[in-house]
Amino acid sequence: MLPPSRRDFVSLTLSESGSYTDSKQWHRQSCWRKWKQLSRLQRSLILFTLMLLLVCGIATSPTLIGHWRGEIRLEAVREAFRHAWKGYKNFAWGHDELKPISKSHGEWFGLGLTLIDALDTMWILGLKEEFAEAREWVARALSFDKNVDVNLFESTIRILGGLLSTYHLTGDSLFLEKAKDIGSRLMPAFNTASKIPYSDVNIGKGTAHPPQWTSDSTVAEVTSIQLEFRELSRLTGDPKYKLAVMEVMKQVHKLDGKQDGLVPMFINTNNGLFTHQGIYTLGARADSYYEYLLKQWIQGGKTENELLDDYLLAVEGVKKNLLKKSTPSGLTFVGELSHGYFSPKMDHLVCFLPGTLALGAHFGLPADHMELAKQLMETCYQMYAQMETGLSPEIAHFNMHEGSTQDVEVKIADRHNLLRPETVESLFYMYRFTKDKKYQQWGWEILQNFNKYTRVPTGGYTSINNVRDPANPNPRDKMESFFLGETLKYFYLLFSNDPNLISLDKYIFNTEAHPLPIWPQSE
Ligand code: DMJ
Repeated sequence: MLPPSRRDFVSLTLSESGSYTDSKQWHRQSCWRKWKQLSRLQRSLILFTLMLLLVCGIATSPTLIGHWRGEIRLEAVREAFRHAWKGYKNFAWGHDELKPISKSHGEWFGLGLTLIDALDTMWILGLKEEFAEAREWVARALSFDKNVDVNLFESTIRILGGLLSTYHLTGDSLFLEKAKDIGSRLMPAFNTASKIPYSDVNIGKGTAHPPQWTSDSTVAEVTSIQLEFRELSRLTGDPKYKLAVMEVMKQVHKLDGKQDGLVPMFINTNNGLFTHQGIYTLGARADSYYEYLLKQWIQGGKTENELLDDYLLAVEGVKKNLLKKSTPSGLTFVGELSHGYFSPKMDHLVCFLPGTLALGAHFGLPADHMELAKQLMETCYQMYAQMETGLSPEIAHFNMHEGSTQDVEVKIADRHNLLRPETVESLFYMYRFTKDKKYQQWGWEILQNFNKYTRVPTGGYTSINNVRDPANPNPRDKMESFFLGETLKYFYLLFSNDPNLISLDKYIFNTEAHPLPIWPQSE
């Protein structure tokens, strides 16, 4: 028997009352009837099309895409951290640095530097298990009662800074106790004729000394320990820490030998005067002097005018003496001045500057600081993008002569990349303040290149010798503690769209990316 033929039309029957409600009900019934009259194939096709439209709609919604992209990137950073941590845990647990290629460790101070530097990163990334096991090590195994020479600056920014910020984020008094311990053990460094601290302290013996070959300290080192010691005074109620580091700032403020607010690189611990004068850079040995002028001013509630004045003067000094444009692309870069001669040399370290300038502009400093920040950010990105591996060299030289075809040149000795954070750090500030997604995109490219050229399959990431040779970047077999303390933390904060995740109105990052609170106005 043949099935009854389907009807191609639906008969219309008006209800007697003809009211609007009735007609709606009729319409609904009529649709339902139509639906039931369709074949199974027709129904499936319609359902499939509707589903497809729904999926396409969701997938092309900019808000949702943005959200998913953000989540994927955040997870990529967490994954990178776990991978780095796996190497550290398996081959270097409790030691200063992982050597991921030889699956061993390197020691600098013998104080678990990578572990301490990474504590607040784990907290911010939400890596609870990893954090718990690291905390356990701090509680049970970390002792500063050791006959060991440590560098005052490095142990302040990485260890004291790391412990203080972890205390603030977690409220766990273990970290405050450890911070007090290392802080007081570092104080002998300030027992000098000039009150300018020595570079090295024996934290077990309580003695301090300059490096073997000189009685000089580095200017950036003695002027970039203030955020941490000032905070230690606030937390302990003991002013001695703050007084010691502010004395250094007072002296440097008054010293002769600056050029338009720019400082030389060395200072003598006997007489407190600048030495090796005539060389001015925003790179190694001077960099964080400028960063900490601004950051101390912000930390202390924007009332310490000498700090602000010195910072503003220095930015003008940079503009007047160190800023130039490259050829062919006209990138703005910060070079160096050596006894009156300009050198188009820019350390990767200088790439902290766009972020610092942007931070100042956020706190009311001239708007042209932000304009300069944007230009320099582009330059720092190009230092990555123009390399064959997409990773920046340690030092770039910019071309300035007509006819050159490439902006960035790299000397053979400068081709290494140490997994440094400065560009990612600045990208984070620039994204927070402008919300321009290109900064996240640039960071994403850089993270992928770190994964491509520096990731070691058995765990960890390694510094490399040659950013110009993708076929053989030539691993150095060292993962610096700042890769976990700074680089990965700044990647995570860059990819996060939550401005309250370590709000820049509440926290100030020390030069090792450890967030410390901005003091309440009442203090
Ligand atoms: C870090 O220890 C700090 O960021 C310091 O200010 C400069 N050098 C490294 C990272 O490059």
